[in-house]
Amino acid sequence: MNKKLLGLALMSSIILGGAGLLSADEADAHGYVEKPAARGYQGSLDKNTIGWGPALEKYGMVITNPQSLEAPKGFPQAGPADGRIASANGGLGQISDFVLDNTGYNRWTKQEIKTGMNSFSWHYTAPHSTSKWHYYITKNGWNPEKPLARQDLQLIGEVKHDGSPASNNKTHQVNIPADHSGYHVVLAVWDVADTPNAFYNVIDVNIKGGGEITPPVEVAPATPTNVKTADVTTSSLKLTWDKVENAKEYNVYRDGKKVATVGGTQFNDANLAEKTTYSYQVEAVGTNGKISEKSAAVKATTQSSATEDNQKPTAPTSVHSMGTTETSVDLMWSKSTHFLGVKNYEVYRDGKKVATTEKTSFKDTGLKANTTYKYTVKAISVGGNVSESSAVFTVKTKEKEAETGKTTWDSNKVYTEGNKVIFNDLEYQAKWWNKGDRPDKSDAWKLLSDKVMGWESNKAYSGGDKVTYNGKTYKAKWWTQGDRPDNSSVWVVA
Ligand SMILES: [Cu+2]
Repeated sequence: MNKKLLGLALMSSIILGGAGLLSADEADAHGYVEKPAARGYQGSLDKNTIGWGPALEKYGMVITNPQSLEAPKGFPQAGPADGRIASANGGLGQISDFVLDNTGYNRWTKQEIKTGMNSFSWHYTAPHSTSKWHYYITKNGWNPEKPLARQDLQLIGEVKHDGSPASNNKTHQVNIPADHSGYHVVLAVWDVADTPNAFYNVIDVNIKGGGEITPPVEVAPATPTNVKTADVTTSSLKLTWDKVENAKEYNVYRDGKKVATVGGTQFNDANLAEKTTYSYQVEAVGTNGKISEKSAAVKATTQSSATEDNQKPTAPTSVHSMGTTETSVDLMWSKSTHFLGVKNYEVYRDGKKVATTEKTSFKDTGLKANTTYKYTVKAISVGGNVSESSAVFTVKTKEKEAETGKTTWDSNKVYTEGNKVIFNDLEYQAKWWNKGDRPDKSDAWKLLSDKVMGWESNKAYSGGDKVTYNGKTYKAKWWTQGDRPDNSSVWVVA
């Protein structure tokens, strides 16, 4: 039997749901580990080389959306179930996505890394406010053939964040233990601060160890410089400084007391008293655990709430949808800043105000299916000053299942079993998952219209398909390609 056919037949049996679920540009997800490539991201790269069908079969729907592997926060106590860690409990929520949890020594593409400090870089599609990232690796002696479970993993790194957007901390230094070598799985977890969820990415690595480790640095990192305050309001401010080489994280001191440890070069301090002067210092913690001198103290005085509000807040950024259905769009955006504080936000749909909210999210409901909407968000300061509009966020609601029944075939669209299309005035039905396969040329489609087409030598046919050849009508007994109907036992005269 034809191998491709076998694969695709299997495909059709594991893909559930209609064509509406398969849009490649969903904006309701937030990021993935880009370097070294996470398993799902590797799948999205593979689809360009091995093709959509095989990539989908191997990795599941994540190939369309490597940023979608989201599950509840709180790993390892909470989070995805054992055996469902790689798929984050099934990612986009389809049965087929559990294929990402498959195991096996030779199953996945391995990324070459070395023991010692390695950089892990994230690609954020929506830079949510973040509380931390944490990294795990499989313990020595784990069984690569068994489902990945918590007990197989050990913590190897934690990067704390202050609740500001993830975008100011894309690359993390994580230590791969010197006693590890060969195939291991790294689990990277991104804890979002303003939703109950986290993003879970596994990275299949092949660790080259032994002798390739650079000797550990013995000296303490340099003292952080260029410490500055910005965005000072009545109750908050932002502290920034320059990156220090070989620093793993930074301790932040307010009036001599440690108030935070962060992985990035920024700290947002909140809950301050108004009209009060605070003094800040930052020290670097080296990857070797050694601590730098404290930086020179930097002072800032919070605003008085009696100050006249004479400025606009910054415009909201990163407007995106956390989930789009036939009738709703779940909007989210990044906080605006204002020197006295932001009071609330206004949400506009196609230029009309549809909501005012104190939160940085709004679910718009009662929408029409398969319709494009344009959203903008504005921030309002405590004194009533209105920001500029955010960039326009364009989103299309999902198609109604019933409406996907009969449409003209589109070479860029993904079809699943049962989808019907019109091509050259004839109606076809998809037999399995396919994309870019012309209905009159591919055996992925069954002709529904009551018309028998001429036999073509390069087209594949399935059992039951009818063709005409030299004036006669033939019917295929089983799958065939290139077998001339008058000259092969695969065909019988109908
Ligand atoms: Cu979001």
